[in-house]
Amino acid sequence: MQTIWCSVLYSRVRYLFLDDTQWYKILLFAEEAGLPYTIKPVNISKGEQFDPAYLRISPNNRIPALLDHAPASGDGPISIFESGAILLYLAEKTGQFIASDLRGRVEVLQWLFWQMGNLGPMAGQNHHFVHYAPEKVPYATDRYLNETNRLYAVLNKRLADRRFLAGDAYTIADMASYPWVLPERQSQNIDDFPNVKRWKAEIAARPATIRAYEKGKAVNTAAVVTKKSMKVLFGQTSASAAQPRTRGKR
Ligand SMILES: N[C@@H](CCC(=O)N[C@@H](CS)C(=O)NCC(=O)O)C(=O)O
Repeated sequence: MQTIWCSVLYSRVRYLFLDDTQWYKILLFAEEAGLPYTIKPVNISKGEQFDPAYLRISPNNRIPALLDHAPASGDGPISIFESGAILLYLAEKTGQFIASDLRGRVEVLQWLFWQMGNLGPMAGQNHHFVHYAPEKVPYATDRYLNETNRLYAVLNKRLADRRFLAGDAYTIADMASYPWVLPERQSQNIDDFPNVKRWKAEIAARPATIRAYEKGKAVNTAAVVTKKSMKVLFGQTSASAAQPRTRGKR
């Protein structure tokens, strides 16, 4: 067993951010695989993702990131950013939640990347324009609500004759998508997607899922987006990336 350090957003304080979807992917894996881990909070609404120390781990100033203190290569700690890369790393490290045969592996990888390139970004923009944008932009709202709606249908079709996204086994492809299927928040009627509803309920009932969300919620206690945190999160330009600021300077 290895110790895993997982950076997450921190919202115990007043400036909070609602989107905790990305790092639950990693908690789901750690709980399923029984990996020991520590959650290291990064308060993204205060700009802690721009701390130089964190940027060395996650140069895109996003959460989650992971530090494996004892990788299989035995040559010292290794850090990884991007949730899909982290899931794949952990699956390869443990030999769990990914198929070992070529075809099975392709099934897992294509649905893992489907989430990373489609459900995540489109539902993320849905959240942004529906819940955070200071003015209503009907074109953008419609675009991302419709895309989310289309992606739910793709998921529903895929799950029509499969228990999980890659077949009979629960894999990292499911762990990536599960936290992103939030029908109420995404203005979707789950009853229109019965296979997604069944899949979501089955994963929700897994003991590891229950544990992951309990542990996550203990860190991420409440969620409020303030004007100040919106500026930090949604006002980023090349200057933010070029001139990382230190904690407390924002
Ligand atoms: N593609 C990235 C997306 C990560 C992401 O968007 N994380 C958000 C939190 S859910 C974040 O760190 N936001 C901080 C910021 O915008 O500065 C991944 O899957 O890891």
